[in-house]
Amino acid sequence: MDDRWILLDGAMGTMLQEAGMPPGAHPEVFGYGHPETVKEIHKKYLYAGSRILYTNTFGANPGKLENTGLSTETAVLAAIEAAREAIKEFRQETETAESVPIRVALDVGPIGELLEPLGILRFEEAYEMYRQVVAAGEKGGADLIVIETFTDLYDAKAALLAAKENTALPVWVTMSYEENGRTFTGTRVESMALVLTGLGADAIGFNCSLGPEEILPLARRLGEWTHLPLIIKPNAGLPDPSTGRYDLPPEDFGRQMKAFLSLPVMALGGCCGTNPSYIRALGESLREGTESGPAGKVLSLRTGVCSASCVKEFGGVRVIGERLNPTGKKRFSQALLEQDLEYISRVALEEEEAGADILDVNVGVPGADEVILMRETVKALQGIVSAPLQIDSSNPRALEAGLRAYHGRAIINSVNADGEKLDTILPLAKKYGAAVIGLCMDESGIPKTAEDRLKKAAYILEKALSYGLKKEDLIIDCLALTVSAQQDQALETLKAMTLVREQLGLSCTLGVSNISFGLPERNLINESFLTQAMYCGLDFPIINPNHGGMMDAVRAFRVISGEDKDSSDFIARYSGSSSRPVSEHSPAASGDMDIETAILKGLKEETKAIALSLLESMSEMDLINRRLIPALDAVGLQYEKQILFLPQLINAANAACGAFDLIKERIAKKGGESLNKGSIVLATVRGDIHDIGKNIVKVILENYGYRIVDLGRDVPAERVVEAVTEQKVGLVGLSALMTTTLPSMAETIRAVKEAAPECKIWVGGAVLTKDFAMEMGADYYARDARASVDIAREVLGRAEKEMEAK
Ligand code: THG
Repeated sequence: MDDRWILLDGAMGTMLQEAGMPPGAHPEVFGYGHPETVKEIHKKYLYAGSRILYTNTFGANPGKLENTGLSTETAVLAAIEAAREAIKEFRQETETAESVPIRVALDVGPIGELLEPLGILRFEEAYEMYRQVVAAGEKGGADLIVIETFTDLYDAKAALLAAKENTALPVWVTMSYEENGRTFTGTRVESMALVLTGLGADAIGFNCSLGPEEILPLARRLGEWTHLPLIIKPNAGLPDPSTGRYDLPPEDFGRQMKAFLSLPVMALGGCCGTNPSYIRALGESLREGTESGPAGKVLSLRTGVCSASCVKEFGGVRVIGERLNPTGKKRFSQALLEQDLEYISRVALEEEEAGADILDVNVGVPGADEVILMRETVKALQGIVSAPLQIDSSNPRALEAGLRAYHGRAIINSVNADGEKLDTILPLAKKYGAAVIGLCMDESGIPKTAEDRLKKAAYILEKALSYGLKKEDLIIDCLALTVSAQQDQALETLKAMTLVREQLGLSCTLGVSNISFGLPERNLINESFLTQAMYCGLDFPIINPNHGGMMDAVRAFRVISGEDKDSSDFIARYSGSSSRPVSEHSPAASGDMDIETAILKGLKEETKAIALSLLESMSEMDLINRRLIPALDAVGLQYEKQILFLPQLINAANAACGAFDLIKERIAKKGGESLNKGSIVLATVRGDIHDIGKNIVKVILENYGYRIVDLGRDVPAERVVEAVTEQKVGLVGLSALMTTTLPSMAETIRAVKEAAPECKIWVGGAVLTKDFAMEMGADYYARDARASVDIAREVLGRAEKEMEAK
């Protein structure tokens, strides 16, 4: 065995089915009852060359085992035992020495429910479930933990933190991507790299969803953003559109996998559609490939901060918006005290639109609980803006609350050179993988000279490195003082920055507007100081991006410094404008926002308020048909074009929901007809407990005005028939995630068609294709939640037209 890579195993679920597991059974429950079967499958993979076995615990968590009578710990312990037994027998049968390492990896899959704000599961609830899984895994003697098949970065963060905080085992994390290079919640590869690396994963990579060829470009990108070794466990190609089966033959799988050897891969195996013959072919192919040369070396890593969907790479000028801060702002303080998160979100949106790359978030007001406010504000903001956040507080508990609630990689603002502060804040930065701003001052104040400030920066750097942070993770603030009070200090600050950059090689930030307190025409001073500071090496100006001239100065500087290649951003923004664009306005005066924009941005209260004023001049039905539905359609279109992703789609639907609720109330008061455009039955078919897709469809359809009869998950055919006939429903949507539950979907279709031939049925779910849907007898196939709206329109459209006529 080559020691550059380790051979993993292949699929477990399909092997269990072949060994007699009935469709719809929980693999963990079945495995618990048939430990011999699980052991034999493990042995087949060992004989095929696997040297790490993934335990049969993918769904062994309190969420998925609910109502099965099997506890998480019992399932986990039994599954580890089956893998251990397999290894023992394999060693005996093949006389493989103990010195040849064969390891057991605790397989941790997602709970299968969406976390807030997409769903209702809270982060700490998810964390607690994962904690039970990993604690059982360590107790059972697993050698490592593999968190796999995650599509939501925040969910992966919950599992990874649970593993890191409660066990001493190495932790690998692999996520599942779609062909567009995003997960289904929109997580970018770069965000995945930054966040998981920062949180201390030992290896990261991809599994499931795609074949080796489709994963290769994603793995290349991942390798540019992490120093961690990569794990690659693809499916046997993409599913055949007509059968839904994976059909890349073992030899082709092995051949395609060879390409990964040019990357720093550590472990390779297979996921859906692969069996021991794939793993054997993979091992043979990799051994040939390894002889052809060593892995390519990554020269310099890229880094930056990110939200799940947006990455701001370091290098060049990155503007930090300062406006989420109650200092000197009555309205903002009031919003914080009232937890008016929508006002705060609007300020954030304005900053982002004005060009801020990163948003500083400071929620410290007297009379409010800063810890809770920070958590809630961070949660709310990341549903609305995509710019990465900077968590700003002097309270370490508030900092931690913000870092924990954040899906992305943040900056901490800030820590000074006081030893005790450094010992509190730097470990937080390390644990959560955040970058951190270090202030060139300590408990005795701000040093007067540039040289003394450099010393403070050097001390912070030394401490940061001792805590395992990297140089790139530290940003130094040489502190801008007020020039009208201490005139000699402005140049001292600039000089200190030059020294920090040249002698320590660190990047710098400054709260630029401090400079101009007490002077008239502050903008003139601010703009000029900003330009000079950027020339001295200011990478992260903290400014008000909505103030005239500040962003202009940044954009001009980016041209002169060469960052704005071929001046293309500058030209795109300013060509044809005879004067500078006006970007200054207060969010209080946002009455000029139209309802389409409010929905697009996911602003629920705003949408409601605008709806209310529109209803003064138009009827309820006109508002729905002329404004709300077209607005949702526009969002849906952007989703289809992959301009927007799932979180924004759901946010928009929820914002529109605010207006729908209002309209329903008004119509009810007038004693008019209900708004119902028709009823639709939704169900995840029997044997399938994956209802995320169905729940998303529900949210979207409800917001288009349909009444949804949600039968839940694991629904028997008879229940669907009952609902359709009793409530005289004309349209049914069925979902299934797993190939194993497709027979149950086909059965449900047959039963409904028999009982109610006129009822139309559409189906959706990850393993389905249009051809396959038609073959099963469905009337329609919905590629995604958005497509189900078109189907509802077509089928129930007549009812809608009648409504309009009234
Ligand atoms: N360094 C670091 N962080 C910082 C600062 C710094 N954070 C806070 C501050 N300085 C930068 N942020 C702000 C936030 C608000 C205001 C100024 C700087 C502010 N200014 C006007 C006032 O004082 O009245 C109001 C301006 C307005 O409405 O535009 O409120 O130096 N690391």
